Amino acid sequence: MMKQRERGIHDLFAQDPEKADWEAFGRRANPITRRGFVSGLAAFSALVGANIPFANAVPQGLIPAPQANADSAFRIEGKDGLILLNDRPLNAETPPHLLNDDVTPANRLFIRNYGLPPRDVDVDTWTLIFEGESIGSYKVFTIKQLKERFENISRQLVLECGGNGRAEFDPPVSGNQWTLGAVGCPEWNGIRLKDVLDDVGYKSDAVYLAFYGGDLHMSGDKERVTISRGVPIEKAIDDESMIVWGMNGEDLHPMNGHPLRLVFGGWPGSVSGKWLKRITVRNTVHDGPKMESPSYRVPRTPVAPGSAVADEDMRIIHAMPVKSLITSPKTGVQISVDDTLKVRGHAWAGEFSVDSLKVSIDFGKTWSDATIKPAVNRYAWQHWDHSIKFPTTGYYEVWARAVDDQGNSQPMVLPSWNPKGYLNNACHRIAVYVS
Ligand SMILES: Nc1nc2c(c(=O)[nH]1)N[C@H]1C(S)=C(S)[C@@H](COP(=O)(O)O)O[C@H]1N2
Ligand SMILES: [Mo]
Repeated sequence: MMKQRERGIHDLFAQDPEKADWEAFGRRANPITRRGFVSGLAAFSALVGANIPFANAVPQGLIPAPQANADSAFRIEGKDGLILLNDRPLNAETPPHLLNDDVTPANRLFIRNYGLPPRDVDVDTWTLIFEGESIGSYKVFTIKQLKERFENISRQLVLECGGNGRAEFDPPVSGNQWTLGAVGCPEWNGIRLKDVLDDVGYKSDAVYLAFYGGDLHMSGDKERVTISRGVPIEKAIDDESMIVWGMNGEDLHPMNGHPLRLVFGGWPGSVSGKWLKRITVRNTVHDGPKMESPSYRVPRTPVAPGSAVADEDMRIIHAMPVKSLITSPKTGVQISVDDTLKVRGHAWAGEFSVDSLKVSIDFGKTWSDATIKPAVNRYAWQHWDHSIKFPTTGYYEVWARAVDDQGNSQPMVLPSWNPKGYLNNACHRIAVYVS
């Protein structure tokens, strides 16, 4: 932990290009055992490329020793260039320069798991149950039925972990030390949750909607639930709250919830239940694992860094705050003083939209407005770009700061410290060497 603090993310990004090497960062800051994930014996065999006499004895998920001991970046099938934060359970984030696509491809979407994803998923027999004390009628749907009975829609919705940016908090807080890359904005393919709720009905006392997924608790105990969170009923019936089976026109990646998940745009990723098996409509605020304080809660009023906060003084996080990323160029870029630097990225603001994106090359002394496009749909991230001509040679930083339509701006420094390290929306910056 201390090591990580000494090499805070801003130091890492802003100083020498060497230190901005993401793979090296993944290795140094997060020594891992590389036991990790490969899905099943077939994948194991493919990696080995030879007959395995004791194939029956290969433990689930074992990574073959040659790969495990190789001094190369950790690889996750179907993911490319992600940085591993934890391998049991699997947690991996995406370096900002690999989030440059307008629509995040599946291989660049972060992974945040609490438990072990289900294996041998059978799309044809997978069912989704609707139940709970405030449900109108108990119903079970197959994925085929969901696809056929309800209007199919596609929406670009930002998915960001509530703990994205946690690594920067001081004093440090425990949990995955996400830096910048626990965020993405794919196009999700599915149906409106609202349409299914209209079909099953819910009572007038309905307050909350909760999910249960098909992942297994790390303890291996099949009765134990890893995470069961939810949203107020008002958010559940938002037009952009979805049950999805696809991402960018393809099946969901196994680590991102295949074959079915929820997506609630603009809210912390933890409400977007993966491997969705069951939805319950509650007559009370849901009380499943990871709903209780301090999980996904922040102090009601600001506290001094490092303070202990009583449970009753915490509130559940709803929409995420305004934020942005510089996705091109990669930090540490070297250019000539005669060149114009094209800078671009994305900005998003929970359930609001982003009004402006400001860029500074003088450590925040002056700012100029970048060009920012409107969102393609509600809760999608917006793309911005800007051209910069540097006045002299030397070391510069490009800082980006988004302002939402309510006038909320990203802070330049770390925002309100909180016990679990949520909602860090401080400005992103990159290093530029002009010669
Ligand atoms: N069933 C289940 N759903 C889950 C989780 C999980 O561990 N199990 N993690 C949550 C958290 S904390 C986040 S940030 C998002 C991450 O989604 P992703 O892994 O597809 O990026 O999924 C959420 N849904
Ligand atoms: Mo999360």
